[in-house]
Amino acid sequence: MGVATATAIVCAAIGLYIGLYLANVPGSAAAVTSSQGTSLYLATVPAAALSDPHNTWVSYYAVNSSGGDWRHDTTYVLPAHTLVHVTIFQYDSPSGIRNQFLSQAQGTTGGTFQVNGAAPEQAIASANTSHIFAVPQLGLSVPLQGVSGTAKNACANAPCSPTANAVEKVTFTFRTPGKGLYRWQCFVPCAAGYIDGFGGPMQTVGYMDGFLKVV
Ligand SMILES: [Cu+2]
Repeated sequence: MGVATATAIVCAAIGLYIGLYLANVPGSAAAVTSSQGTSLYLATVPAAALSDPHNTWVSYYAVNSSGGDWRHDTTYVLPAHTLVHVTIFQYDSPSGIRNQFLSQAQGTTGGTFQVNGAAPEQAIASANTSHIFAVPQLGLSVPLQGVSGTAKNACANAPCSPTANAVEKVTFTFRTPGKGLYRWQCFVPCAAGYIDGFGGPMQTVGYMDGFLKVV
């Protein structure tokens, strides 16, 4: 009886380990392809949704073209060898960066990005940088302008609204490589409350890190 019971408990534990841990891959969001081309819509927030287990952590989200339909995913599925138009609805205030090199765009079409549809820019003031969207393996890096720290209607927790909250809409285009899994991450020390701002959400997939799944 004892051996049978112990065996059953061990088998159940292995089953839970496989089912809840090994088979539990993070959710993903796919780029949208229309007559305008292929587009990926993201948002960055000062804090994840109140229902999130880490609702004080900065985070990326996937959204739709009008900034709605919030999904807490940081794996983005993109077609290979394709120009992808990326729009990031940026709701967080600046943290600033220590290395000004990272406040420049790298690897985008034309080497530039746009903020709120204005003229293409190559860099922003490093003190105004809120987050960065970077894929080191592809040499892609784009600094994201922070919303003013004194904005009256700043968003606190996701979901935020591009019509009700202060937002900086950052757009850029890049060409995807061949099939593969490419890690992306933020490089701004934006993790408030962690040593040097690089712990917590900065080292956890699902917040300031994720993958481009190029298919
Ligand atoms: Cu960040």
